[in-house]
Amino acid sequence: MNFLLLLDASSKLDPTDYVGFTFFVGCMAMMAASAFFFLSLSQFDKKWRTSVLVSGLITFIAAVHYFYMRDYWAANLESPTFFRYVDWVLTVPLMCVEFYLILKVAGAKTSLMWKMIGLSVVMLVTGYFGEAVFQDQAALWGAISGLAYFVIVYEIWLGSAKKLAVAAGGDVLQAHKILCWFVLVGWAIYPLGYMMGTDGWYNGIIPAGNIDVAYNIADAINKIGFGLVIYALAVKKQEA
Ligand SMILES: *C/C=C(C)/C=C/C=C(C)/C=C/C1=C(C)CCCC1(C)C
Repeated sequence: MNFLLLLDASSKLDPTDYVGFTFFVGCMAMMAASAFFFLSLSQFDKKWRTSVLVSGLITFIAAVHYFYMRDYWAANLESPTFFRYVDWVLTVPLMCVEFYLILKVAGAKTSLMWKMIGLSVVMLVTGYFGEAVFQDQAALWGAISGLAYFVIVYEIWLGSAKKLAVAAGGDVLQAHKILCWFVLVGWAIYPLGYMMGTDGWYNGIIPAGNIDVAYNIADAINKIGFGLVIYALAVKKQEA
């Protein structure tokens, strides 16, 4: 069966291929979310339009990558690790920009944005090293990546981003809190998927599993959910 799929590299999905199915659903979900965010733009004034636009860009960039990743999976039955990380390295920094945009009302500076972007890039590049370049040292690179992830979590839950959110108060504080939970719980699915799909000391604790299924589910939750929180905040502010 795999051999046939290899011969026919025209991105045919086997109906029993559940991993491929999650790539397929991912495409649709990201596309639908992008249409939703983009088509809603005209209802917002300038101040909130940028935030919703960025939500749409995040899901749109993901939609394009999911098209590639779905085809790559169907043709090779292999993880599209490279496309995966290109997607993340574009979309995760945009999520950091979202934090900055909503906290601007409380005087957030671009230095906060660049700090978060820098941390997210370190998290992703070291993760890529562990997953694709230095696979023998996946645990080590994963730990370095996890450290950067931890600093991001600290920054938004307890650091200067948290202080700005408290200063902003009201709807912004509430939205910030929900986004914090996304980063703490939703983003934690990624290191779990990484441990399911790479070799390391954790193999005895974390069951082996398909890394792409974990990543695809996490992407849908985090990219679309995160965008909807921003959208809901913009709607509330617009009405006020
Ligand atoms: C839309 C894509 C998102 C929100 C991707 C987030 C990715 C992560 C939070 C990845 C984190 C990782 C670790 C914390 C350690 C192991 C390596 C990674 C890159 C999977």
